Amino acid sequence: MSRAVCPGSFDPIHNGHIEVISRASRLFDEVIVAVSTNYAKKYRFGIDERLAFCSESLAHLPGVTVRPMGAGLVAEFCREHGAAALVKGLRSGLDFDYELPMATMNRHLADVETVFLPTGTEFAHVSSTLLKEVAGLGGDIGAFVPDAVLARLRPEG
Ligand code: COD
Repeated sequence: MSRAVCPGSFDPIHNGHIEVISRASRLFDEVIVAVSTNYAKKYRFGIDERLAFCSESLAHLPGVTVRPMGAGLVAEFCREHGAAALVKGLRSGLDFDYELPMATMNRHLADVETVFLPTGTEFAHVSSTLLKEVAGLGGDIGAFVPDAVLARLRPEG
C-alpha cells in the first residue's frame, strides 16, 4: 500500500492544487491532504473552513483524505501516518529553488522522498494569494476555484 502526503496551507484550495492532488491520487494508493496551521502566518480562512473546502473539493477522488496537520513538522506528520512520500506541485524554477532544501531536509528528518509534479500550464500563474487579491478587487476568478470557494472569495462573500 503506497501512501503520500500533499501538504499546504490551502488558504483557500484552488484548481491548481486540485489538479496536482488528482494526479497524485493516480500514482499512490492513498493520498493524505495535510492542511497546515502556522501560528506565525495570518490566514484568510480558519482551519475548519480550509478543511471543509478541501474535503468538498476532493470528495470525488478515490483514496484521497483530508486531515489537519497542526503546527508541527511535515516530516513528523508523514512518519505518524506511515507515508513514504510528499507530493508537491511545481509552477516554476522559483518553486523548485524554494522546495529543494525542504525536500532534502524532509529526507534527512524522516527518510521521506519528495515527488515533484509540474503544474498544468493553465494553473502555472495561480496562487491562493493572487486569487484572494483579484477576487477582493472584483476580478473574475471562476476558472480557478471550486464554486464553494468562489462564493466565499467574492467581495460580499
Ligand atoms: N499548481 C499546482 N500546485 C500548486 C500550485 C499551482 N498553481 N500552487 C501551489 N501548489 C502546490 C505546491 O506544491 C505547494 O507546496 C502546495 O500546492 C500547497 O500550496 P500552498 O500555497 O497552499 O501551501 P504553502 O506553500 O503555504 O505550504 C507550505 C507547507 C505547509 C507545505 C510548508 O510550510 C510545510 O511543510 N510546513 C510544515 C512545517 C515544516 O515541516 N517545516 C519544515 C520544512 S523542511
